[in-house]
Amino acid sequence: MAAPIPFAGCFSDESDPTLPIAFAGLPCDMQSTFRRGSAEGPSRIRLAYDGRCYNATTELGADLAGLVSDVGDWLPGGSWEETREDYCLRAEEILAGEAIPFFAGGDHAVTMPLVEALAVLDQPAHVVQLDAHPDLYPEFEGDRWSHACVGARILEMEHVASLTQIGVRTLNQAQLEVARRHAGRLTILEARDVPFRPSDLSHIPDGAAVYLTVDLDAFDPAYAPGVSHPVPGGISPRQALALIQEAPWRLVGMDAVEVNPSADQADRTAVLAARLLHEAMGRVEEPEG
Ligand SMILES: [Mn+2]
Repeated sequence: MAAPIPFAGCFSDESDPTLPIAFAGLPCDMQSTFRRGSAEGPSRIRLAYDGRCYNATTELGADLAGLVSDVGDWLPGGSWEETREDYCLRAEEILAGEAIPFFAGGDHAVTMPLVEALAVLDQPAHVVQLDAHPDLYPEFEGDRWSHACVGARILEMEHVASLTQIGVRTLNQAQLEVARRHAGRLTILEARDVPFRPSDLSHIPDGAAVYLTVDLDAFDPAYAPGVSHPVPGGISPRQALALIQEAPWRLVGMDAVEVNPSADQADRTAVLAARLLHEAMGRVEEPEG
């Protein structure tokens, strides 16, 4: 059987910093609780979205064949501190080179250094998070950098103008307290409020710089079984695609995290992650006319 064509044929032959879009894998799951395995996510996301089955053109008509530079996997360091610093520096480098970075996780902790890196853009950044979990624990099992603390850490960053969480269905008292403390900059659209209206997101100005982080457990486990913490009652791929396609923002980066191939079925979750990244990449390269 012929070898798969990675990522629907969107990648250039060699990594090229002059291309408008960069893709990096972050095979790190050291900050996970409960269940590991998302470190295998990046390689499955590249290969399951096979160019023999999918083509390089997005639903909106952007043909990305050869336009995406795959900069490879950023292997974690010996400690989280080392890994966090390395991910932040390398993301800053891509942003400073004026390419838009797209990342495949890894567990959700990887998003913290990626959002930290947005400070180099020197403008307020709005973060939109699709997730079953608000990740608002001040610390989890003694760790401030757990993947359960992503929202709490992001809200402490001064360059982050707002955090909007969509698909949440696991709020508890400990996290509600953090949510109240940041009420001015935090919007939570729970899964039971979806489908949401565009006006629910009107606090993000048109043309604002937006970073999109997608935890695949935002989706109903029927669509995305391959996650470490599946929670019934999630959003649908169509709802996420509509958000990506219709949002009037300027995307400055995106990640898709928490794909756990050891829990996946027929690569459904890996393909969904790739599809969302691909469609969002298409918003960077809007077709003419
Ligand atoms: Mn989650």
